[in-house]
Amino acid sequence: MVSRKPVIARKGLFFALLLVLAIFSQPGEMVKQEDFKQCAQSAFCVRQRAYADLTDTGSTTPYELVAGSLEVESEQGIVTASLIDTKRNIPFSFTVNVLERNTARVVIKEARPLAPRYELTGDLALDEKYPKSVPIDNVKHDGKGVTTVKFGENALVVRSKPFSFELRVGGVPAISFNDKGYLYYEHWRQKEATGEVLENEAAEAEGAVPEPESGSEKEKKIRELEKALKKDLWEESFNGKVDSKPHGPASIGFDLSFPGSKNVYGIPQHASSFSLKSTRGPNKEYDEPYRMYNLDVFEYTMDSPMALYGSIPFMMSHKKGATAGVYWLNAAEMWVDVETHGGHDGVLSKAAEYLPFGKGKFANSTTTSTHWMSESGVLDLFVFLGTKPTDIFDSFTALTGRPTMPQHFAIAYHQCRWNYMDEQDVSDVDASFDKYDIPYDVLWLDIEHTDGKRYFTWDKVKFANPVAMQENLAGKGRKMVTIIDPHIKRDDDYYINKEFKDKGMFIKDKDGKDFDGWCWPGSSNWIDYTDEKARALWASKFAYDQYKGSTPSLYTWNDMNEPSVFSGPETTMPKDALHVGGVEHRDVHNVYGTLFHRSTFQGHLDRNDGRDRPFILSRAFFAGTQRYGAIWTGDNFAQWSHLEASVPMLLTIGASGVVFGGADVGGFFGNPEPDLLLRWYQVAAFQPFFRAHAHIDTKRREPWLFGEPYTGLIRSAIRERYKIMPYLYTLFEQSTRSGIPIMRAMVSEFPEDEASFSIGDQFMLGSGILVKPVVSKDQQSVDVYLPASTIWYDYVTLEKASPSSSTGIITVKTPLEKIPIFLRGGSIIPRRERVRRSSSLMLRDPYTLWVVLDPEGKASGHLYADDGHSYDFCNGAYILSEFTYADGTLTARAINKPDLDSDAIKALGSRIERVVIVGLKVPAERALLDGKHERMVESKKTGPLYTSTVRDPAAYLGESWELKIV
Ligand code: NBV
Repeated sequence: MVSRKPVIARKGLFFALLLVLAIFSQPGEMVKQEDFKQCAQSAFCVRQRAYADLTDTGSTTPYELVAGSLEVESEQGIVTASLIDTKRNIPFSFTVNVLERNTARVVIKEARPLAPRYELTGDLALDEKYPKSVPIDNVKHDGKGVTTVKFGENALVVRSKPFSFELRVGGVPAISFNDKGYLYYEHWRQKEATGEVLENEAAEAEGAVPEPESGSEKEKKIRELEKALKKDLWEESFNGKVDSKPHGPASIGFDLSFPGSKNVYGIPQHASSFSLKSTRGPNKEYDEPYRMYNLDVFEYTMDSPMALYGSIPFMMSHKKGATAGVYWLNAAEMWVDVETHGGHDGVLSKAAEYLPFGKGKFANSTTTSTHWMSESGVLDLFVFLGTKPTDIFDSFTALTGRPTMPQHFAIAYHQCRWNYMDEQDVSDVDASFDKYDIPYDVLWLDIEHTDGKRYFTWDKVKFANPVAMQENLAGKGRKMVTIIDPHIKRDDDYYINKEFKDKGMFIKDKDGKDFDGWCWPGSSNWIDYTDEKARALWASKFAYDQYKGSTPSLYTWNDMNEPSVFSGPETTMPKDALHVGGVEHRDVHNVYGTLFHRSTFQGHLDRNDGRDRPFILSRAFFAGTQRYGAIWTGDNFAQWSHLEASVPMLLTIGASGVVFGGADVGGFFGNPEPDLLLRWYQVAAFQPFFRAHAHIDTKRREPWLFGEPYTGLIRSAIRERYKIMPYLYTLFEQSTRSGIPIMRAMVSEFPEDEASFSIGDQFMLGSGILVKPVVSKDQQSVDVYLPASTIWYDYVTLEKASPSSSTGIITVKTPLEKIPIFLRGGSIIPRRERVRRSSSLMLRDPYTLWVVLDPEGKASGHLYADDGHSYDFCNGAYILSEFTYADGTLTARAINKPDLDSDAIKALGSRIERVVIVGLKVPAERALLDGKHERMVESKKTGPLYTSTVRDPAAYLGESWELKIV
C-alpha cells in the first residue's frame, strides 16, 4: 500500500510554489489566458455555437407550440402553452407571467425531465418583495397561430410555428426571442449503460446519418457542425482536470434580438467597453463570446470578453424612446455572443423573413442580436420594458433588490495595502495622514494580519492588541476593515473549521467527502453557503464575543469568493462538487460568492441587533449583490490601460444594479509612476467606492511618499471627495429607492441624445457632474463630449464651456492639476467645504449649495442627510430637502418632515453657510430670506457670465424657505 503522506507533501510543495509565484511574480510575467477556457474548450459553448451556426446555414427551429395549448389567465396575468422540440420529440412548458413595472417572466422548462433540473430560487437571488402580477388587458388570436397579449402599453406577441415571441412597447418591437432560431434546450437523457458514449454512437442516438467523406464545402461544414453538437456530452477535461458531468448535457441556448438598437450594455464582468462589442458576424470585434463565470483571473488582460470575478446575466438595450432589459435567473456558467447589424448595411433579421407580424420590418435597419448559452438550469428569463434606462434600473433592482444604504464613512476615502504589517505600521500610517493633512476614514488589513490565514484571528505578535488599535482609530472617527476569505484552513484546532466540519456544512467533492482544495492557508475547506443553516452559523461568527478582538468600528472585506481554489480547474471549485441537497456546484457557481457576502452582511447586522449598517466589500458578485454592499474590480495593474478600463467596467457594473463599485486606486500589481497614481486619484475621487490598494510586493505608495507637486495634488483630489460627500450621500440614498447608478453612463442621463449612446470613457456622477479621466501619460488635452441640451460649466473656474456646436466636443487642457470635470446647468449640488480628518467629524458641519443655472436660469436638486450609521432613517429620522431655483429665487422644501427636536436630527449639521449661484447673466447684489433677513452678495465675473455668493443666508435644512436674489 502506498502511503498518502508523501503525495500530500508533494502536493503541498507544488501549491506552496504556486503561492510564492503568485506573490512575487512581476507584472506582465504571467498572463494567464491559457489557464482559462475559451469557448472552444467549453463543450457546451461549442455545442451551442455549432447549433447557431447550423441554424444560420438554413435549418429552421424545431420548436413549436402544441396547437390549441395556449391558455391565458387574464386576472392572474399568466399565459401558458405546451412547447415541443419536434426534432427530438421533447415536451416543454412555456409560461409567461406579467408583472408590475412593465416586467414579464418567461419560463421554459422540460415538461417531463428524467430528474428535476436545478432552478435558482428567488430566495437565493431575488428580493424578498417579488413584484406583483398584473392582469392582462386583452388577448387576440389571429387564427394563424399568432397570439397578441396586451398589458398596459406593452404587448407580448407569440408565434406558434415555428415558436418565437416578441415584446413590444407602444406597438414598437423591443425584444424578440428565437428570431434567429437559436433556441436549443438540451434535455436530460440517459447515459448509455455501457459507459462512455462515443461520438459516433451519440450521433446515431441523435438520428444523424453516418458521414460520407465527400460533398460540397457547405455539406462538409454542416457535417463538422453536427459533429460539434456531440462534443463531450458526458465528461470533459481542461488542463488535465476532469469534469465528471454525471448528469450529462443540459445546456440551454437562445437568441434575443433588440430591433432598432445599436447598443447593448451589461453582462459584467469584463475588462471591456461599456457598449458591448460584436462577437459574431462580419463586423465582429472579438472572436470569443462574452463569458460569465466567476473566476480569480490573476493579472487580467485588457479589452477582452474573458470572464472575471463577478457575473450578472443582465443586459440592457437602448434606442431613442425605448429601453429594454433582460435578466436570466441562472447562476451556471454562461457565454453570450453579440452581433450588431448596423444602420443601412444591416443584415436582414430572420424575424423579418418568417414572422408575419414582422415581415420586412427589420430590413436594412439596425438590430443587435445576442445569443445566450448557459451550461445548466432552466430558462427563466425576466424582461423589462421602458422608455429610458432609469425605467430598467428601477424594475431590475425592484426584482433583484435595491442597493443597501451605506454608512457615511463607507463612501469616504479608504487606505489599503497588502499588508499594513503590524500595529506600529497602522499607527504610523494613521498619524501620517494627519501630518500631511489628508483626510481618510478607513484603514484596511489584508491576510497577513491573521494567525496563519485563519480568519477571525489575529497574528499574536504583530497584532497583539487589536481592540486598542481599533479604538485609537475610532477616536478620530476612523474605522478598520479586516479581510475574511471563504477558504477555511483544514486544522482541527481552528474553531471555525472544527464547528463547520462537525456540522457537515462544507462543500463536498463528487464522492461525498469534504472537498479538499488549496488556498492561502494550505489545504482548505469551503463552507456551503447555499445551505441556509450554514449561512446563519457563519453570520453568528461576527458577534463580538465570537470574533475576538473585533469592535463596533471593525468591518469586513470578503475576497477570493468566486471561489478561488488554487488547485481547482480554472482556479476555482470543480463543477461536480456537491452542495446541500446534492446540487452540483456547476448550478450555483456564479451565486456562491454573493451568498458568502450576504451571510457576512447578516453577521454584521446581527452583531448590533440590526441597528448599524454593515459595510462589506466583496470581490465576487452576482445579480443582487447591491443588497449587501460594495464590490471592487479585483487585481488590476498600475498601468494607464487599467486606469482607462476602470471607467467602462464600473459603468457596466453600476448599470447592472451594483452601484457601489470601485477599482484599486494606483493599480494593485506593479508600481505606479507618480503621474499615473495622481491621475487615478483624480478620477476615483468621483467614483462610488474610493480605495487605494497595492500588492505586497510593491513599493509603499501612501500619498505623502511622492513629494511635490504629487502629494499636494493627491491631497487636493482626496479633499475634493470629502467636499462632495453630501452630494454623493444624497445619490446613494436616491439609488436605494430607484436602483439608479451613482456613476452613470451618458446614455442614462441623455437617453434622447444618440451621440451619448455608445460613450463609455466619460461619466456622470449623479446627474450634475460630468467627469472625463486622463488616461495616458503626458496627455496635454482631452476631448470631452458635452450634450447640447444644456449649458456646462468648468468645475474649477465655473466658466461656461463652449463645445463645438456641430459635434458637442470640447478640447480641455489637462495640466497635472486638472482632469476635465463639468457642472451640468440645471443642477443644485450640496457640498461641505470644511474638510476634517475623517468624514464623521464633518457630520455637524454646515453646507454650501452650488446652484448651477441652465439656459432658462433654472436649477433643481436634493440634499439627504441622516445620522450616517444607523437604520433610524427607516423610521423617519432623516432630512430630505428639495431645492429649486427659478426667477431669481431659491426655494427649499422639506420633503420629509423629521422631528427636528429628535436627538438624531439635532446631531446633524443643518445650517447652510453659503449659496453659490453659477451662470447668472447679471451679477446679484443682495439676497433676502423669506423677505426678511437681508444678506450682501459677492459676485465675480466667470467667463461671460457671473457667479454670485450669498454668505450665511440664515437658512436651514429640513425647513421650507425662499431666498430671493436681486
Ligand atoms: O489578500 C491578498 C490579495 C488582495 O490584496 C487582493 O486585493 C485580492 O484581489 N488577494 C486578492 C489574494 C492574492 C492576490 C495575488
